[in-house]
Amino acid sequence: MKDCFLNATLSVLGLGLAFLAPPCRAGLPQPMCIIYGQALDGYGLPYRAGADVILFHGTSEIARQTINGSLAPGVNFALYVHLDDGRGAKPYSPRAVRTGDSVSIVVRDKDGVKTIMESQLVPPVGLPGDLLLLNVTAGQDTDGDGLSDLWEWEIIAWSNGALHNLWEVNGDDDFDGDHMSNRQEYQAGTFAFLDYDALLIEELIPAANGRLRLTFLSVPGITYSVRCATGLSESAWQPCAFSLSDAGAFQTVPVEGPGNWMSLYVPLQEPMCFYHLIAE
Ligand SMILES: [Ca+2]
Ligand SMILES: [Ca+2]
Ligand SMILES: [Ca+2]
Repeated sequence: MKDCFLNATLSVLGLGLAFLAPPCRAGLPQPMCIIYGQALDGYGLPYRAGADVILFHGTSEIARQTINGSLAPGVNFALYVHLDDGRGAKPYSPRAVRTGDSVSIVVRDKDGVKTIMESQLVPPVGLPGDLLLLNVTAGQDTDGDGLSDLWEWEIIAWSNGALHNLWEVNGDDDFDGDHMSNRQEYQAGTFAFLDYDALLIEELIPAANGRLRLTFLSVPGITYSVRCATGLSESAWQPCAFSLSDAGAFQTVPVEGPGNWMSLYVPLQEPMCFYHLIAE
């Protein structure tokens, strides 16, 4: 801006220096674009600490988030992308990029820098003010089934020789026979090779104010919500409002698990209702 103003001023003054002055060199800052989401380790569990999510433009680091718990339920990183308006010969800052630029994401944890399974899904830099959601997993998915290699190798190791490679681990199978598929256990953060580890409503009892209390063992960083139905057909299931205490306000937005026993309260419905606990 300053250079442009100087050019114009010198031209108006007729000093004949406008052609000698440098051209507009840099663009101008725009409102930032934010890429945010949940970063998972190689076993599909949300990082709680000890990891950085790093955004690169080419080989230049342009943003970084050191993970320290959650920023919001189901969100442990937010990368603030400095955005240039693209009108100058170069961005206003070495960290600034332009709308449409390609970027990449890596995760650095205690074991070093790791590529993410979703590297092909990283969107180009958005418009000023854009919020771009992208959950990332620090690991590899060699067979392309959405389950990380490390996690699949754990099942193989527990299979007593029944499974031999990644392609034999099927997300729709229920390896440990606990009625949760392998993929459901991956999403819920439970062990898919232990039948006593599963997402279960361990207690369902009446509570005050016409509510039912659902109690379950939560996994840190995993988010939970409730669906309910008066019948068991797939189309009957609807989001169910829940509260965090027997007198609390109802919500449908998923709530994050603290990593120990957790209770959600739902309205007691007559004459009969089924409840389904959802982990994401
Ligand atoms: Ca896989
Ligand atoms: Ca299972
Ligand atoms: Ca299990």
